[in-house]
Amino acid sequence: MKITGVELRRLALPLVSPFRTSTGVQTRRDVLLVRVVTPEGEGFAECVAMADPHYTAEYVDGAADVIRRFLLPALAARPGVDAQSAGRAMAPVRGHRMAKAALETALLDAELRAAGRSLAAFLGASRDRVPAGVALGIMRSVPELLDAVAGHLDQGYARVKLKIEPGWDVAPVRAVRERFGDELLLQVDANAAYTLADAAHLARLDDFGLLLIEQPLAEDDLVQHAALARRLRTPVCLDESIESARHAAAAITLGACSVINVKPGRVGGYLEARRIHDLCAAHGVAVWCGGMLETGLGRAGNLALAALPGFTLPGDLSASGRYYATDITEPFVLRDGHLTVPTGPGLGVTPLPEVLREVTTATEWLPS
Ligand code: OSB
Ligand code: MG
Repeated sequence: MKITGVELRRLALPLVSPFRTSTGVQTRRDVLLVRVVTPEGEGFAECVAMADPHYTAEYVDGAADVIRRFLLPALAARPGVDAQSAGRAMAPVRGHRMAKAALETALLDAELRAAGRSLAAFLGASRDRVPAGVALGIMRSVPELLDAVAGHLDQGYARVKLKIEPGWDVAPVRAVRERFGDELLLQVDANAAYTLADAAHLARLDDFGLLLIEQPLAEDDLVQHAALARRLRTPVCLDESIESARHAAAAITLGACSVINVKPGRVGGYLEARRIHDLCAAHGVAVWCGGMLETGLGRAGNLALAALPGFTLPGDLSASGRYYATDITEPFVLRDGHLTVPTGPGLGVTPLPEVLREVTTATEWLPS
């Protein structure tokens, strides 16, 4: 597929409520939207990099820069490059997986749209809907958190994830468990806020029947995660540590986790995400689909991935309204606690031009 050029568009989308994690607070999403133009048609994708390099090293200005200066030129140098070969073409550039994922996904969207095939069918999805989960940020008080949990359970969410950090862990988890009972599917995410010296403290969470504890330690602490996993009954799940199928294989071999949060953006795209799914399925390691406060565009792709048979735990896949008053696509809504997997060609959704116009802060055309 020949690439005519790529449009980079920056969007500013206010979040409906501030989202606080151990790494900082988000009040709006600074989205990098990628549109690949080919003679056969166009494809879209959203880059999941955040505005600041606090969750991982990547950040949105850096992603735009590496696409502009290195990744698009690498693709343009390969006539006939397609989504399948894009990863290899971009491999000389180290890291920058979120930027690579955006380009690969936009190419994949263009190809699948031209072929009239959905991403879900291409990936091998086995379901037409997936249960919705919600990730709730660190709040000012436990009563405020309990209200937020109650509100989301009323809407039908099947699973709740609480962000934790030192000083906001055992007490909020206990309060949620006591108020909503043992049946609630509950898990926590520390975004690397602890060290192995906190093992005894984290073991206090074992009393609350959590599905998992996500990324308790630093992203490069695989060996320490393995040591921690031996000291906890709560299953350890990795997010930030897993940037590729190779990382997943290493983590499984070391016993650093028994669950993996798969985020297509973090691992370089849907093709690598599916490899991690296949690897984990072969090793009996559960996977679920994480989120990065995506717009409807990224959400559509994540729903396709989450419909694969190995995604046995509910993901961080929420309705559009949990994030944005106005999404850039037709909004995703909860039906009976589930989100419907798109069936249209490619990602199955496209940005709405009127909304895009309103939220766009900059546009740049890169001829290839
Ligand atoms: O650690 O999983 C995370 C959002 C942004 C960056 C990192 C994370 C998250 C979330 C929210 O937990 C998931 C979502 O609802 O999109
Ligand atoms: Mg996480």
